[in-house]
Amino acid sequence: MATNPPEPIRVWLTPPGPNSWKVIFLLEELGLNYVIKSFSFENVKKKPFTDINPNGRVPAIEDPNTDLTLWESGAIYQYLIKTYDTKRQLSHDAHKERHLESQWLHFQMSGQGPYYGQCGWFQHLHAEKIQSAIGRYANEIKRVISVLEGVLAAKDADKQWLVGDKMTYADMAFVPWNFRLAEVLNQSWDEVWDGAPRVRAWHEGMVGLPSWKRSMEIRARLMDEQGLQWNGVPKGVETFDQYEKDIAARAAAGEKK
Ligand SMILES: N[C@@H](CCC(=O)N[C@@H](CS)C(=O)NCC(=O)O)C(=O)O
Repeated sequence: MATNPPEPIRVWLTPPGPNSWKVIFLLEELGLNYVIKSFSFENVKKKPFTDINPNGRVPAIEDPNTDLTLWESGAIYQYLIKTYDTKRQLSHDAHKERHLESQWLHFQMSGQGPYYGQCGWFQHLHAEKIQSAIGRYANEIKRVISVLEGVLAAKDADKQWLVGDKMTYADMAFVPWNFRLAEVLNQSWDEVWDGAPRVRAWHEGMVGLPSWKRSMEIRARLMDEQGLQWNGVPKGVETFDQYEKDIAARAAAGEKK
């Protein structure tokens, strides 16, 4: 078990996006004492949240046990592991493995998250459909997955983890964005994993964990509280397609003013 803090760690999040669930997944897997400060995405660039994170992005944490406020999910991962994973449940002690875990986390932060995020944006939320932009990010996602596939394929069948022979925080960091892959690429679940059976098995093993299931149950409750469906579309709007049309219409109305 991890060393548990006496005071709950406060996690600031807006429920729809994937990045905050990366942190909740880790807190759940370590069984740490935490509390969620859920708020609306509309307020992410406003006070009081910008007093916590001047960059106006979630997640951010406040740990009263160490008097630390921290944002950027990768930095939060490293902090939680260093401070609370004292029994090395989700990390390694050895010098080499520690740096390999860090490498994969940096790859996730710079190579996975931003490309998936931009693909999702151009696929669904950008007012114009720019196929070349969607294509660029979709290709990069496929390339990132093929890098992971090659690495897992080179490992023994019983060591299908990025570092060493057990799941670490480095593996877990990839889960929330891969969980949204069908939506991001606008493809079926089978299509997104075409040519990547090992990455698929690695991912599906992690989303089967009770800690991930609990995280998604919490998300469903918080989305519901804000009148949102699981995919971020407000209740009452039937399809994502309709939601995209509404966004485009609002953008066009704004341009005319
Ligand atoms: N690199 C940041 C990215 C955080 C991020 O982009 N979060 C999204 C929600 S999933 C956000 O807050 N977006 C606010 C915005 O787009 O204004 C991290 O990993 O913490």
